[in-house]
Amino acid sequence: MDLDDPTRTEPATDPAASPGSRHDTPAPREGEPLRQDKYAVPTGRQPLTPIVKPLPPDLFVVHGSTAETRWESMRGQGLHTPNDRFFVRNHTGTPLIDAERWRLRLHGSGLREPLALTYGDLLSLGSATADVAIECAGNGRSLFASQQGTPAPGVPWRLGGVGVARWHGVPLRTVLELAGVTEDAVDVMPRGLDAPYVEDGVDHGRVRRPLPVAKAMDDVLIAFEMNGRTLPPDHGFPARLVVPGWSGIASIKWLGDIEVSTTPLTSPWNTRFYRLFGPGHAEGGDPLTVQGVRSAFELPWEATLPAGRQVLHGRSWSGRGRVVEVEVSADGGGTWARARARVPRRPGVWTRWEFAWTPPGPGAYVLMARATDETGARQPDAAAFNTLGYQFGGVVRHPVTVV
Ligand SMILES: Nc1nc2c(c(=O)[nH]1)N[C@H]1C(S)=C(S)[C@@H](COP(=O)(O)O)O[C@H]1N2
Ligand SMILES: [Mo]
Repeated sequence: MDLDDPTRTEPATDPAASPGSRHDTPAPREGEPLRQDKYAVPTGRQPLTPIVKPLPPDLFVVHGSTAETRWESMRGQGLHTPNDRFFVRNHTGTPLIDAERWRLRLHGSGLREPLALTYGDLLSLGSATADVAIECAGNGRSLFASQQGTPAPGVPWRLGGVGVARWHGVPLRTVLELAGVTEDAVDVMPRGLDAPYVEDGVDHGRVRRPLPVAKAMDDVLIAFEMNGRTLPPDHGFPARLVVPGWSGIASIKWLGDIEVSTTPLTSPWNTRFYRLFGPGHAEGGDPLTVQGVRSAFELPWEATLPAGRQVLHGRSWSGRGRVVEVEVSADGGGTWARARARVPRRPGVWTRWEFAWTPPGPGAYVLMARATDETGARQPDAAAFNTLGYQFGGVVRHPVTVV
């Protein structure tokens, strides 16, 4: 077998993985045009489960092909979310990709010439490390229903669709410059190698979403390491984008190709999904880009706490910059007091905070935290509704029982 031919589908060695698996498209024969598309081709096989890593119930709440981090599992952790508990959001399932045969292809009208990089090329270009939060646009969605009585369809996240990792890789800018990005390029569309996404019988193709060239040239990384380890399969091995401040969907995993265009690009992931529709939004919806301000307690949802003085811990973050103030209320929003916060030196990550609390006695309480970021944006009492339930930014009412 020609190892340099990335168009060949590796035979599924696991017998249970082949019948009916989503990657059973036969490899094109020599000289035969690629049927699906020219650039994104399967270079691996489909595992047995949509998520490969273990999902122990003390670390995750699982919603189908998606797993959210339990906030109590962040208690005692440093700045980074360890890989074993970092949330996973998959539209279909984690593909197992053979890095030897993998290529990252750059193409399009906005480049002087197409470029193909091997995994080795990418590693040798690796020069950048950054601590960056990735948060799903749908994080907090279930709270539209439970707190505001306006349910929205989709993954019913509580607040565990967020994590911070130390990413290492190549600035996207470096790779775009290698390929000779032209002055009139406007959009950059990364595309994943996971199976095409089919919803209600409609095949939307592979997960892809355009980014303006200005953002692509600014602070976006092509990451191949996560917290000092090779990128795990669930998080995009061999390479993914990391787009600071933007909704997680921008950070395309299992990168296969990147189109650079001199005309605006669209995909269902910025026209149909991951767009703000509903009251207060334009007729055709408004674009969804930067994430807002959020706060979470490092507590189980519903928590049982002992009586007496104790220190509560939590984290607050914003896609727009550093969080500069956090306030906590333990009486349903009647009174607020400042939490002790450790403001990070750089934006893009969360602020860790603590709050000393002495419950007045046994019983049920609602804990609330609200943060303000360096742009002055503060979490509102209620989040603005949008029909797909993105960007729940309201103050979250965390139920606890003191015994
Ligand atoms: N190729 C591909 N990239 C993807 C996705 C996907 O399903 N396929 N999911 C996106 C979404 S919606 C989010 S929130 C992040 C989640 O990254 P994680 O699974 O590493 O936490 O990946 C994004 N990148
Ligand atoms: Mo997401």
